[in-house]
Amino acid sequence: MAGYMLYGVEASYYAAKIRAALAWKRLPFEEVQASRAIYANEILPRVGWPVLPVLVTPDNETVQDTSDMCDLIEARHPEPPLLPRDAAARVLSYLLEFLGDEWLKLPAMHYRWNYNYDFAVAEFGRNNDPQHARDEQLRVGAKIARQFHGWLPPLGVLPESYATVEQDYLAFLQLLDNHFAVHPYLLGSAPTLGDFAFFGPLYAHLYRDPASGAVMSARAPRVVAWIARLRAGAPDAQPLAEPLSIPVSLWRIVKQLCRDFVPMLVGEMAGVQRFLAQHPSACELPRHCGTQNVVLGRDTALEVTVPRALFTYDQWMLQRLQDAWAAVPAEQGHARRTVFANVGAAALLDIAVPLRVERRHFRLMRAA
Ligand SMILES: N[C@@H](CCC(=O)N[C@@H](CS)C(=O)NCC(=O)O)C(=O)O
Repeated sequence: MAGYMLYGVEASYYAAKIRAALAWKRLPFEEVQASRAIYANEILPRVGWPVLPVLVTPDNETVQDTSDMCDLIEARHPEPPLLPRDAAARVLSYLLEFLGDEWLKLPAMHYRWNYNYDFAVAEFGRNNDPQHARDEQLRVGAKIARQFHGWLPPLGVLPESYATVEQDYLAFLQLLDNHFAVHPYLLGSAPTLGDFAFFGPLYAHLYRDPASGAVMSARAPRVVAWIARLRAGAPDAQPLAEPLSIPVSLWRIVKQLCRDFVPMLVGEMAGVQRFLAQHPSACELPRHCGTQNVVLGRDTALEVTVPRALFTYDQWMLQRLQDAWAAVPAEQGHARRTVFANVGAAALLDIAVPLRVERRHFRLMRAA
């Protein structure tokens, strides 16, 4: 059997996530650098819009979105697993994935574009046109950078929130470093979906970009060591304990991240549901459908309220988590809800999203 083909670049957050998951599963794959020619000849014809990463299976099926990729490789190659066996720990895994994929974007994008701009421009230019002269690469890199830099304000990353985003990232990094002093991976002895989702921003942006990497190396050497282990396919991993007991130090991390994420998501889902109700014929959904004010750094000296876009994709990620919650056996549910409540995450289990969304042909649509 020929292996998988991954279209990605080293600087990409999500390519890092799926690359590490493929390595953990010991799946042979070839990574092809997503240059301008690859976008034109492979990605656009296969997906219909320019995005990374894209996975092509040995049977030439195209998979876009790392969550779908993870589901596919888990279904086809169950060992070693990406998800824990315990149903409630799976819900936690989807929450960690959601936080890694969507909430760690704030520090990842902030540090990249506000501290590593020149590095990122050179990198994007070289990736896009590897055979061009450096000046031309920098010109193209700056053009691509303008687009990504424009994504900071919709996330709520604005000059008035920069200090708060940094404060919260550094607090998170410290908690993660503390966790790795006791456990090699998030759930214990083996990496799971949450590790790969955290690895995306922590490796591709916050370690690999030089100014951010200096911060991480100085403050969180155990996070650096975890990155090295995941890049090597987690050779030290042992099967997760059964029954699985979730480390207290992981709950502390979840609590820190959920403090602002959960209230943001509650407001966001209300807005997305309103949009879906008001646009019954909108089939393909826009990336954002309005804005809301969100609080960052809640209850700290740097608490700030900023506008943030309502991201429709977040509903898809929430549905994934809630579907996993629906599979938790009733007799476990009560105890597990209490644990989620203790870290400020219980509201996620209850947010009502009766108007559902789904991904079809690589696009986010109203559910049929
Ligand atoms: N949720 C997607 C996100 C993919 C994504 O945002 N990729 C970035 C690069 S790392 C991109 O190409 N974005 C272009 C776009 O969204 O228009 C995943 O998990 O794969």
